[in-house]
Amino acid sequence: MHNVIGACPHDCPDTCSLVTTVENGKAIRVQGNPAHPMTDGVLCTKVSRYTERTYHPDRILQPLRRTGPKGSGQFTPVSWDEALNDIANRLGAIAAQDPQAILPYSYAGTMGQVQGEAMAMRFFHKLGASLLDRTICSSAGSEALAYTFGAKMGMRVEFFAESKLIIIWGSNSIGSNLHFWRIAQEAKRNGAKLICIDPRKSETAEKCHEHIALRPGTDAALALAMMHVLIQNDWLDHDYIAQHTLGWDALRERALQWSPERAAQICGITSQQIESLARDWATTKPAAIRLNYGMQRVKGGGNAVRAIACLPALTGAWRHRAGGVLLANSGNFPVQRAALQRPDLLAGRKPRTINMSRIGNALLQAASHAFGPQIQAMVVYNSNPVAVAPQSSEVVQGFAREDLFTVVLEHFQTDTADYADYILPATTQLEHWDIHATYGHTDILLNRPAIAPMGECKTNTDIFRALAKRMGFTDSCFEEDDETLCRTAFGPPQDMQELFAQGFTHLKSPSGQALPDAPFAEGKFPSPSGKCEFFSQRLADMGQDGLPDYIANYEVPQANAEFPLAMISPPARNFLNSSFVNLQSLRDIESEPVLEMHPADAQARNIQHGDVIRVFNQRGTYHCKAQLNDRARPGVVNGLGIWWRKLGLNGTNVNELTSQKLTDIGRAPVFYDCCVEVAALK
Ligand SMILES: Nc1nc2c(c(=O)[nH]1)N[C@H]1C(S)=C(S)[C@@H](COP(=O)(O)OP(=O)(O)OC[C@H]3O[C@@H](n4cnc5c(=O)[nH]c(N)nc54)[C@H](O)[C@@H]3O)O[C@H]1N2
Ligand SMILES: Nc1nc2c(c(=O)[nH]1)N[C@H]1C(S)=C(S)[C@@H](COP(=O)(O)OP(=O)(O)OC[C@H]3O[C@@H](n4cnc5c(=O)[nH]c(N)nc54)[C@H](O)[C@@H]3O)O[C@H]1N2
Ligand code: SF4
Ligand SMILES: [Mo]
Repeated sequence: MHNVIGACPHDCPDTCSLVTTVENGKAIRVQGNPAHPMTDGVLCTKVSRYTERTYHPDRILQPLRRTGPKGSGQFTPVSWDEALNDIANRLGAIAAQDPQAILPYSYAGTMGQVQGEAMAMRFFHKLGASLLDRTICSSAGSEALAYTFGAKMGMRVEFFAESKLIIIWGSNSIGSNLHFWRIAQEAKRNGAKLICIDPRKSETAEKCHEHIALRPGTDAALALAMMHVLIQNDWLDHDYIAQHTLGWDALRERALQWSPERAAQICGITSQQIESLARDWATTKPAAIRLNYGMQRVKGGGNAVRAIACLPALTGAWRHRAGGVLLANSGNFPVQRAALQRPDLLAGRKPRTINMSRIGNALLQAASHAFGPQIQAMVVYNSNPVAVAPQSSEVVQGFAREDLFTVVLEHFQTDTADYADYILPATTQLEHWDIHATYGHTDILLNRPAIAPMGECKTNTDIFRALAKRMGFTDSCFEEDDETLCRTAFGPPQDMQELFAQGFTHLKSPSGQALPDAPFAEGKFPSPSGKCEFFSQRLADMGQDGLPDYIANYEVPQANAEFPLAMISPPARNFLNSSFVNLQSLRDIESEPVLEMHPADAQARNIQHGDVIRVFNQRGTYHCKAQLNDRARPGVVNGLGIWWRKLGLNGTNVNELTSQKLTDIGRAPVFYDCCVEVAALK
């Protein structure tokens, strides 16, 4: 019996250090590493079931070729040779016409640098395939931060323990950032006040001292009105503003247009709530905001992040290491993207870029001058677009195209895999090497394989190496092994010796020092001006508003409209996006797909708790069960995600209802900007 140290690969800000216990070549237990401070020996319910997932009877263990109609899920096992030869031939024939007709589609099924975009991008760059704009999660907020601070940087998560006020803004930390919640509890024990800003009374909201249940997509109005109150009471750090910010006069004028009364109307809360929030923010020190991606999935998501990101500079909260804001710290990691992904293999070619958040639309486009060639082949890895991408009806129609050649690298036969021509069996985190940056803390983690690949599974990297060989790509970079890629991922001065010895190492700054405790205590923002840019010249140059403002949702519910309810679709606690939905023990906890409704909205529609309902709009229909409780505010329904379509009640999921419109900044999807109507299913 021995233990192997690894890293949780999932798209979660916590990036836990894992200890896998192996007996006779079999992983018998996966636990949190007690030696890693952030993990502290604790994993979430999902990943503590990792052996159940790894040894699941439904794991795909052989290459499969389609035998039935697309989407029917009928496949027959074939040899790797047969699969790889056929795939290479098909891709080769398409590439001979125009390689841009081939599209890779991937996201963060694993966040590893090696099984993510290293060998895969080398392959697609060499091929000259279309590029993918990876916008589906965080690009609105990420770009908004870049336009404000200059990079995705913020407070160090561990110092929230010393904060006296923590605003959890657009995040259900208990469900999706568990180890931050542990830190917030420590702060609470030390007397901190916790406030949650979320339309839904989430597991987290109900455990905070205060919950501000605003309407979806109105956060910028709230932040601007907070600024208004700060100005009126002169709760400002004038020295910090003068030295370390840009555009204060203009922002001040903008904020003065946002009285608490005006914002209260828009947000659906009281002006007293706004005044008291602003008072708490200004008068409690140190004060911190844990912002998360939940609030940027609306039309004005980028502006909302910018507005909130301005708040710490106004009160000088950054001066203290336990003050400021944290959305993500990924900008601190010196990922060696060019070395890993080798864009030089494009050799001067400039393929078009396809936005992954509009994949339905893209798959249905004919060739045109503006669009380029029709998409003729897709290679999907680390993602389940048929379940997770917006407006599923178009996504499904696209994937169902008989003339589309689709290869899916997967662990399971997901909704997307059902549409594949070939499913290739991929290894899980227990079976391969990888190295991890993270967005929620500031450690690098190494993942060593704990067990041999199951069945005939291959690593993503090996699959792309094998395809490269069959395509006749002879560049030596296709020979590099995964351990070498791990060593390439972060350049010096990171302590690779420590990383390989204990499985994690604290990130160092480029000078080789420890990261600063308080990143912006003395300004030094990585923006063009070196300041916190309230006004962004870069945004203004693109014809956008240089100042943050409130931008109303695309779909604002109106009382007598055809679709009078706003719907958000945040994650279910026991799934991770669409991962884990096929694990019986976790599905048992979530029971069935549900829509949370306020009892008043249900009563008006003659809907009882537990009724099977029809949730619908101009884009489609989703059946699920009504859950009547006070988690939903009146006028807003919560469709918890993201079920596999085929495990739902009518073969759809919540993305049947979401649209392919994009955010103001970052070209991201607007999952939580969606209007629907609900009716009992008769
Ligand atoms: N258990 C679990 N953990 C996860 C995931 C998962 O699916 N399940 N997904 C992972 C991924 S991919 C990501 S990106 C992160 C996301 O991490 P977070 O952004 O922290 O995501 P959520 O937990 O979904 O919290 C989003 C919260 O925002 C609220 N919200 C919705 N609209 C608005 C709005 O307009 N304004 C405000 N203020 N709040 C709003 C929702 O009700 C929800 O409670 O979580 C990761 N962790
Ligand atoms: N309505 C609605 N839709 C949403 C969201 C929402 O809140 N509401 N959230 C959005 C967000 S934040 C995100 S990030 C996206 C997430 O969307 P995706 O990144 O597609 O995430 P998952 O659904 O977890 O699918 C990941 C797939 O990768 C596979 N996988 C994992 N590891 C490996 C590996 O090593 N190799 C291979 N080949 N495959 C692997 C898993 O088996 C899984 O099927 O969904 C988005 N969709
Ligand atoms: S999903 Fe998040 S909380 Fe769960 S083990 Fe992975 S990193 Fe930790
Ligand atoms: Mo995400």
